[in-house]
Amino acid sequence: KIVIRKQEEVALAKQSISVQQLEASPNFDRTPLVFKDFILAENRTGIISEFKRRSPSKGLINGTAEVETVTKAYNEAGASALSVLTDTDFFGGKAEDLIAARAVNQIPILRKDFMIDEYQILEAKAWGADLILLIASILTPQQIVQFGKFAQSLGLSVLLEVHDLEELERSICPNLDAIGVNNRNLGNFTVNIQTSFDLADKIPTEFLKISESAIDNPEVIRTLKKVGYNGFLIGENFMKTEDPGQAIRDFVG
Ligand code: IGP
Repeated sequence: KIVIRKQEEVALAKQSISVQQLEASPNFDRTPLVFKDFILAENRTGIISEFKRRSPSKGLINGTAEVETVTKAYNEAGASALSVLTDTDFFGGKAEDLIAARAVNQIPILRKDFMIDEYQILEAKAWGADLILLIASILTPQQIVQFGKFAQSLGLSVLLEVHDLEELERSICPNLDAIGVNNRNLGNFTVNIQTSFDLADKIPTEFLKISESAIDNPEVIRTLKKVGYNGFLIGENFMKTEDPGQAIRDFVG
């Protein structure tokens, strides 16, 4: 269902903005920041902090937060990277959110969306993203290789999202920078941090290890670090508060 909606969306986008126009966007020629360098930086927290207004599982999370204010606060609190939802239908995000976050931050930004077409990777570059997400459960292994190569040829880093061993084993390929284990099952929205612990030693050492979703306390991060995780994708826990910037400062301590 998601894939069909996205295919329709991409078809419309292609009609209104050509590849040539995307390539002429002011951000298209900037050199992307290297995700790995920021995730591993000693003076950063490993947190990839997400700007998310609403979600299919939680409904409205925050209807008033402003993207510049929140992402700057995340950055100043020591986030290694930002994640900005650009999907409108399910998450209430938009391209302008990423462009606005880009204008005021010098740390890597993940375009958080359902990527099903190379055109969306060009959009990500044009909007100023440094990193894209490929979700194993909606892509074939061939698509993952193709999109991974294409993104890396543009200088973008690639985060592959898996939520079980079968997805990991069928999807792993050299054209990836990081493997994200999603603790939320996108099929039924159940969350279980144990997923990250179960897959920790199944991820080949050449990739960064990222744990995604349902992280709600600093102690979980300490235990995830012990089993090898380098990065931690956190959205709702910060966004559900009145002041997401204060929430990450309190979390980081
Ligand atoms: C953040 P949480 O539980 O901290 O808000 O989760 C992030 O992991 C989640 O938004 C996410 C997501 C996705 C959203 C993970 N993978 C794929 C959309 C599409």
